[in-house]
Amino acid sequence: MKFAHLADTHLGYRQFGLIEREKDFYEVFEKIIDNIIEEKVDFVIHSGDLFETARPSPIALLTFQKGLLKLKGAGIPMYAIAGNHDIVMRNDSIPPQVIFKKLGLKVISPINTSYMHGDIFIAGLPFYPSSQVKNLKSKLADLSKKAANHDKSILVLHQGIDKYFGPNFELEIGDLPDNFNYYALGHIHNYINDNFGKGKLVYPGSSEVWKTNELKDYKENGKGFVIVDFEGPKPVVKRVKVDIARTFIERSLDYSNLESGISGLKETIQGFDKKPILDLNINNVESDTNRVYEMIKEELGDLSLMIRPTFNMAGEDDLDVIINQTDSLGPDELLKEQLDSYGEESVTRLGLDLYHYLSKDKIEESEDILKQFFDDHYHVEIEDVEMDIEEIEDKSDEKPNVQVTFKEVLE
Ligand SMILES: [Mn+2]
Repeated sequence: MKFAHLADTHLGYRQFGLIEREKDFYEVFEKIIDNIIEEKVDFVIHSGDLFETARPSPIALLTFQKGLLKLKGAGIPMYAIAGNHDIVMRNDSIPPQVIFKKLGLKVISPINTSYMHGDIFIAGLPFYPSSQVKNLKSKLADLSKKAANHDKSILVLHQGIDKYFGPNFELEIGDLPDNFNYYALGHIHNYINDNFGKGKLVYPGSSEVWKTNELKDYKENGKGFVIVDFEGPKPVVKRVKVDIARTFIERSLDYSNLESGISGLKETIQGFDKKPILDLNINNVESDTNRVYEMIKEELGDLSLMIRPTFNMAGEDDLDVIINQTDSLGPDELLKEQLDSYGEESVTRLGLDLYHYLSKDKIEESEDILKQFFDDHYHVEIEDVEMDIEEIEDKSDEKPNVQVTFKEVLE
């Protein structure tokens, strides 16, 4: 028994606003599907962020449909959860994955948290934002109990875990139940393969370079997916690299011999069948950045899809710049620092979630998150209040002055 595990394909993403980059993401997805079929796996797991948004374009939907039908033709079913990109955080909404249920996609959701594939128990949950992590943990405990009845189990999640992720994680590594054999994770775009619980924990990473800060990992681990051999109790993981659609070139050029630098680069990219993306650092620039930019554009513009130049002016101390960059905090960290002063983790989580959703104009989802928060922390169970009254009445002959006390925020 073996399966393929992939995640974060972000179909529909148009990087730098370029239609070519959107097509690149589709092309890589198609290659991955072909590779999976060649590997003759028994099933596929997709750990979320299948699509870039919760309302994908028809092209994005059709690209996935084509892949799904190809797999179906080869007799390979797919299990999928929704990630933070393709989920709608509203109670009455459904992720786009649901459209494909009739075509055989096995959607793992809060209503339908598990499947059996032969003797393998496959359980999971969609993405939960930080403010709802209490709910997530209690659902994980339920799944862990169910997994205890099976020799082979897989947990599918789309979350950031502190051990592998920056400050915006939702789960700490200790929050994961430890009795699964394979942890099929998504969300982190770099490749991670670790030992955990009774077996393996894997983030296959994104299938294309979604952000340029993924280039370092791409050089080391490539992009792609994993094949997991699940014959024995401990799964064996094999990385399958799939080349991204075009090359990103990072190059430093010096102002003093700019012309030879540019012509060298021109020679390099001349033979590329797909125009690369150029990240250029031009060092020791005098005041004429416009002229330098025009020159670069003139020579390399037709041969590249996009040029992203950074001008470092002459006399700037490189070391100072680097130190400043590591010292400075991003908006997330600054907001977190401020929120932490309330001394209440749930408030910090709520604030960060609201910041993320509101900065993407997700007004209705923000309202839902707030409502959920107030339900969790201030909701009064009528039965509880009545019981309290009875208890008080038992203890006292006088008519008590009952004051309804809401559940404290600080639980
Ligand atoms: Mn993602």
